[in-house]
Amino acid sequence: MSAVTAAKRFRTKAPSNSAEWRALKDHYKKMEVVHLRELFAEDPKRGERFSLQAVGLFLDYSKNRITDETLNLLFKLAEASRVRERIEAMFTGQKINVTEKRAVLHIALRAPRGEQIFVDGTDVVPEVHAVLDKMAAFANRIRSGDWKGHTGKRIKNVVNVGIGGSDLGPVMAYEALKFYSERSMQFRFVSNVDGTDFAEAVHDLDPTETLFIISSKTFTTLETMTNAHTAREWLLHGLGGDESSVAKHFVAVSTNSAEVSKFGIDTANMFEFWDWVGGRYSMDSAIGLSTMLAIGPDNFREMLDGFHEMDVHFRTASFEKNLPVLMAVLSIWYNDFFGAQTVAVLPYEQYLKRFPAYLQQLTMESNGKSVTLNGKPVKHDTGPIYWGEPGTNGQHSFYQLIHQGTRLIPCDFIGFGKSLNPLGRHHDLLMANICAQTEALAFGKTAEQVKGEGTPDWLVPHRIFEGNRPSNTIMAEKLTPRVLGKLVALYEHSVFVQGAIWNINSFDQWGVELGKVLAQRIIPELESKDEPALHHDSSTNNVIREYRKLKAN
Ligand code: G6Q
Repeated sequence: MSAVTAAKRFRTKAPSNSAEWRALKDHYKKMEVVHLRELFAEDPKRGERFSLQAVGLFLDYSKNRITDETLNLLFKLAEASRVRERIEAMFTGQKINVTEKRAVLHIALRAPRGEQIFVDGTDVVPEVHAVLDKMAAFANRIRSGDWKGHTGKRIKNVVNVGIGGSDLGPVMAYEALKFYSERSMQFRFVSNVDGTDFAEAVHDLDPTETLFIISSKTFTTLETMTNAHTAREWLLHGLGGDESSVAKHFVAVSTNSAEVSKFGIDTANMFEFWDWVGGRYSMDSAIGLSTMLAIGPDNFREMLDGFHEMDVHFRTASFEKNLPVLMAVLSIWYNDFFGAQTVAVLPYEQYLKRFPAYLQQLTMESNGKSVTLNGKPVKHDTGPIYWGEPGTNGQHSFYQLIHQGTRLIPCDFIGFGKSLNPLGRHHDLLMANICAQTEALAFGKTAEQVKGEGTPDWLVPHRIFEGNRPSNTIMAEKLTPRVLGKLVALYEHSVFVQGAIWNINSFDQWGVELGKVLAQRIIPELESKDEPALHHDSSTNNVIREYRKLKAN
């Protein structure tokens, strides 16, 4: 199906004009004043009823400001938005990224061998596995020491050079799965065009033992190409200028073989992916080469299997029992009806320290849109702001605002039954904090309770916790590559469902594309020897002049 047909097919009237949306608005008026304390008091089994086990993940969603009626209305909205049909359109390779006329097939990256998924008449699954096999063979050669650097030394350091989708997934996955990584090797990630990023990443590395992975879908991104050229100079400087050394120390991950060759990397050392993989959905494509080098091919495949398990669950489970759908409609409930502007993601797992940053791109780049598929301005709020930090650190800083501030901030708490580093009582103490925080957020502390603790009257208002702050608790047995795959896919699909309900294209990123061209015009104005004629607004002109003065001093 062409992009145009796909767009037409999903053109529905503005979601906020639908009967289902209006029903939710009316329902919200009732729910706005209901406290979680009442909802729990009315139904002693609420905790069990509003929780779900699927594909090895547990979700407690009982501490949300919902009733059965709320969920029914939200599922009706999802049905009216043709979520089921849209899921099928994605899984069957239709060009649902209508503005770029592309299929959206990150799910093909983790499809098992033998499954068939067609794009323009070609089954893409064999290509996916061919690249995975090539990555595995390469990873085995590097990890075993069979692949030698230019001077015959084994590779001990791997530096991924990429930005955005070509960086955040690899960094997050490396940190998340460090426990499983090859500890005799070092992994570094360079993304920022700020030279400090590169300088610090390599300052203690020996070029004879270092491999650069230049990860860029387009192979034209300013930051990545600037860092890649600097890396080349650094290597050549360290290896006495011998150009032939590049082949042993540089590989590329890209969709653009012409640019890869132009840079001087042999396309035999290029790992390919496809235009139907969006940058922020690419961590399980060849963009994950650094992850595979760190954790090994078997663990990488385990991670892909985890993604796939969630894909199957998402495609087949009823809405009531569907983890991504549930998470999505809850997010819509707060974003569009309660007016919540943000969602906090709070992993109680140190290894997931970059997970919130990763989710920021996944969610905000996907659903930070203000026109519908038909190009009409949306009449409802779209993508909320995602943010967060690992627990318990956040508790000692911003949780104050979540507990007692004026804003409603729905939270996703993520925890595990077992620690990968069991040390004394640490893990029970960590997990006690998840339970305590979600309980306090939901139930708060009334004036009576505060007074009952002997608090003087003047201090009582300061020590009241209103409660009624919603949260989800997501748990799994322990953080493994497979579980990480499931968690990421959970959020990917939740983002998809939200985008479908808002009737927006979650798969383009014109705002990011704008950033890629804007600076180009100004670079010569900063670099020119002679004072340039400036034609910006007076503020931009002035800042440019000031910068030129400061750098000349
Ligand atoms: C992701 C975005 C964006 C992209 C980077 C890097 O969905 O498109 O973050 O990943 O701009 O792009 P390249 O991989 O082409 O260098």
